[in-house]
Amino acid sequence: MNYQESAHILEKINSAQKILLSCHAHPDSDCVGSSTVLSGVLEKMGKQTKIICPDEVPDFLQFIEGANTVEKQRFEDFDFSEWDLYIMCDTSGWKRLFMDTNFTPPTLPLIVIDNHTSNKGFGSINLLDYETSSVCEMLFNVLQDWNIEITKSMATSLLAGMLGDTGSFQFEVYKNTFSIADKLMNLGADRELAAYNLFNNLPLDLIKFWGLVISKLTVDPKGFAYVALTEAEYAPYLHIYGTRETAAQLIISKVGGTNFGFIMTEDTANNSSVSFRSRGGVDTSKIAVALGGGGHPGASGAWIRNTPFDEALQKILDLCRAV
Ligand SMILES: [Mn+2]
Repeated sequence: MNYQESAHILEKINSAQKILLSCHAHPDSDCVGSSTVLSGVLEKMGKQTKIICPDEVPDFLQFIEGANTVEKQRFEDFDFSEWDLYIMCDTSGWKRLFMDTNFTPPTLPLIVIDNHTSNKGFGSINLLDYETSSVCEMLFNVLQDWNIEITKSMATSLLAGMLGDTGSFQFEVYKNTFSIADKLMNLGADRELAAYNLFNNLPLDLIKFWGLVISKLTVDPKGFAYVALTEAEYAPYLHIYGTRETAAQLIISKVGGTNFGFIMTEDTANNSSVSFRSRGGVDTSKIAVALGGGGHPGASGAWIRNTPFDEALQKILDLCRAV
């Protein structure tokens, strides 16, 4: 057994018929890969499943089999009472699903499968593994525990989650990450398809957005890099997927002489988002948690709502300077 929780999770699944799954807001290859693979396995077991997500799954993730079945859903309006069991993958808290700040989490039995260090468990069963690249890597272990055969397309989906969450094995690589990736390759995972779609087929407007970020990049004397864009500056790029995440990854975390950094965008008046990246020793998830968000030491983020731009930026700068 890779995980002692695997058997308990399977018991819960066996006694349920209608099983709900979800992807977090701003879905990525790890939440889409893990939920679609798990949903496929459950369907083969004869279960009825549905995957819901507060956002649309973007085009570049449609190569993941079953991504087109993920339903965009306002969680505040969803009728959870029809479902027997809820399995939530790659989601550190309810706040990544409900868009309103005032919400009531559903009461149905919940299984949480996650690797975010800020996730201490809020389900009836919690499978948490912080020493793993991604939930897709965790799910590989779980499927082994259940003796489930992994098809070529499942292997591609799981590898996509691993590639996405490690930035092609640059970070969040743990002791079993390479050996599991190797097993997925041997099962026929299409690495080229995943890498092309995840990293090398980017919209021109996204690349132009990076130009704006580069032109405004600042290095604080305390040793971190940052960019903050006002609503007016960010508005032309708001509709593009992955602006903040890619800029954080490809620009903020590459500035020599800094240990970490962030990009903040004011998405609508007085409502901002911030993404942190660290490249040495600084646990940015602590800053994110202090702002009401979460994530990993190397990559984390938060939403700062109902706060004017200058005040939100000052809040983040104060926390970063205190690191
Ligand atoms: Mn994710």
